Amino acid sequence: MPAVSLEKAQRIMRRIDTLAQYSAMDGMVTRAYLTAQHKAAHQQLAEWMQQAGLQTWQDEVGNQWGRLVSANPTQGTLIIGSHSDTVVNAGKYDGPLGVIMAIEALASLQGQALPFHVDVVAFADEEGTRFNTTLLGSSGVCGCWNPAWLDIVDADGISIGQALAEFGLEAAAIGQASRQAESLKGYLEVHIEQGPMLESLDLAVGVVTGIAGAKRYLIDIKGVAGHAGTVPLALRHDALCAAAEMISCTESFAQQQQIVATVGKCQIRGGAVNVIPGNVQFSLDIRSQDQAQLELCCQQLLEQYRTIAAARAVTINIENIYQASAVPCDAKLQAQWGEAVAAVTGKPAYYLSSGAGHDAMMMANITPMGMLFLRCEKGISHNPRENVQLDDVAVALACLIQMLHSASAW
Ligand code: HGY
Ligand code: MN
Ligand code: MN
Repeated sequence: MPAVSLEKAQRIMRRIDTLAQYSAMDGMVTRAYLTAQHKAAHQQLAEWMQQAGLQTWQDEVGNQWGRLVSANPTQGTLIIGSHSDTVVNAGKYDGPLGVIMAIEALASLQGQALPFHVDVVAFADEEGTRFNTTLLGSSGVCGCWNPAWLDIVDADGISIGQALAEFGLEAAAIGQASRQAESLKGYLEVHIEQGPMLESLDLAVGVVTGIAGAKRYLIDIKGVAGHAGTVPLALRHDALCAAAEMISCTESFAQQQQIVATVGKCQIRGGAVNVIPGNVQFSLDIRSQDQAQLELCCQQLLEQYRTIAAARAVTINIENIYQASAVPCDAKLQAQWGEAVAAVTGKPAYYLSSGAGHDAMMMANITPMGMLFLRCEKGISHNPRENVQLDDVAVALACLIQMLHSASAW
């Protein structure tokens, strides 16, 4: 039975607390792509990687890497890790747990002769917090970077191209970040479940079967701004009331279709207390485990939006800003994770799907990927109340180390 080490788990928890301090806002965890906090956090991760005896480097899109070098690599490189960026006012485990646990696992392997390099990666942008489009770090690694992204601007009008230059990176060199599929053995990611299943079953860990597909849109509604005191209701083209009708039909549509759809951002452009809203922009995030259902639901829901806009004589502009197809986890890696979980816990592994997106869905483009979920308290995530148990961290670490020990036989 692989050893479960509380001492190593404690070091992981201490380091997660340390990393959480690299934040753009006092009193909360907010760390976005190509910011001073990104740079400082990656310097700290590089230090821990070096302490673990790893060779370290930053790639051309700003991801931080550490390599456990094999003296005689006869197999492809195994990549393990997760993302280091966060949402606004985030929990401190979503992403960093997987990165810091990977560093700890490689520190435990020091001196072991493996027939392959193991690379740990901290992906610099999984959430899309600053530029609204996500998986930028892993897209660069998979050769999926879209040059058009360089023109995407943040809330301050700074483009990704400008931000890369200010960070000290060359947009023209981004292609060099991509890894060749034939040189890789696989990708493993440990992540908090961000849902309630494992806690409801009193399980520390679970093996991920697949990741939901997701699409994100920016909806821009233009009505007619007017005087709040003089324009009768029947003559209004109120952009906010149109948006409100669309947002409420989003909830009822998702319930009927048994999918998830979320309006996370909504803004009245140039709003004032005594002005009928003339322009409103809101975001739509819509997901399903079934790709065909996701495509159909997007069509149907957006058609409902257009019908509402026509009825209210407002104009609607729909911009698709992100999409990632539903991805199954590699069957062999699922089975390997299952064996590791059974060896560590003495119980058969539980298998579950992921409603949240992960870098693993991007990595699946170039190499087999497998994920392990760790129980998180009340399933809370994207929230400072996100929390995990020390014992569960120890169990997950033992499973990851078990995977690394068994990997040469995959
Ligand atoms: O949105 C997601 O699913 C992930 O947390 N980025
Ligand atoms: Mn995450
Ligand atoms: Mn997240």
